[in-house]
Amino acid sequence: MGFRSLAVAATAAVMLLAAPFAGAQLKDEYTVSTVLPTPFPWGEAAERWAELVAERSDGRINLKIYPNAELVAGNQTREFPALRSGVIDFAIGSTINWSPQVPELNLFSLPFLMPDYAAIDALTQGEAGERIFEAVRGKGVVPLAWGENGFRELSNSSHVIRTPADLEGLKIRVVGSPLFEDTFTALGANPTQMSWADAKPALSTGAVDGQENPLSVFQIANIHEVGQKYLTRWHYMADPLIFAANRNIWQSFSEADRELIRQAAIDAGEWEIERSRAQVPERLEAIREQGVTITELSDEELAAFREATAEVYEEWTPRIGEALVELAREAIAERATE
Ligand code: X2X
Repeated sequence: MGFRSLAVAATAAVMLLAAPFAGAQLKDEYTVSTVLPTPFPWGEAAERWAELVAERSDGRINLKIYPNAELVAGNQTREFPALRSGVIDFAIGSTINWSPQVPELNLFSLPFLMPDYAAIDALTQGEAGERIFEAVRGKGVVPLAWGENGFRELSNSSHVIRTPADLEGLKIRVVGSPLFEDTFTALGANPTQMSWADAKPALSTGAVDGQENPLSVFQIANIHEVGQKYLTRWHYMADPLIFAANRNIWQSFSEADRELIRQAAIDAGEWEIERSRAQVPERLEAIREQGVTITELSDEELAAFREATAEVYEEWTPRIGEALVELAREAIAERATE
């Protein structure tokens, strides 16, 4: 045996020896990226996950949360690439923020696709959800569980919005996803993409007239303070959150620890989804008390918005995948409703 093959054999032997102990090589700390901190439901989901993992691993596995997308300098649409490349170990990300890299995630952003919570669940908990996780895996990231940012409602500083015509010419801050540009353009508004970090300043200077976010975000971030006096509950889309891991980090854990981390993510996600949905009535009350005019839309009013955004489906269905959109529509049509 020559020196080279001896070296190869020795390396192979070391690898074989090391393999059973791969799970023992834990880092002192694993980074978890989120956009929103506590007390937003998103940040609470992260906290819960870290707590459950610490508890169930007797403190062996330490998840450290980095909110405000700080690991990517606040640039939330760079979170997915950073998770894929290993700059970040774990993340809980919004489907909107990750959609530039995973086109299938735009499914949830199709306007008025999901009329209620049962519709969201029909997607995330069914075959559509599995296919979406498959797509995330295909991009080199390991998806673990679902959470929820929430149904996104529309606010502005100018007037009550009841019809698409009311949106005409309004500058609306949107997240950096091209589908949102198309939706708001179809409605006659002027969408402007920017990170969450820039949104409140832009609202306060009047650089933009409005924004869209879940009620929890509107209330906790005190969006009413920056002149957002009108809120329309149009539930036009909801962004689920995905708990996920970098692939190499994931493979560095033992089978048992992977199971522990995954189950903790599932439990934290379920806890957060239930809790944030249950908080909606009190959030509405609090926002009303902040002096905001809240507008509910009738079915006919909603239909006008749906019609005005129909072209978004034509543009985006091929990018998301015809089969996935069809599967989603069927799952929603067949969902259990009370
Ligand atoms: O930027 C937003 O609007 C936020 C916080 O909801 C997301 O990250 C999608």
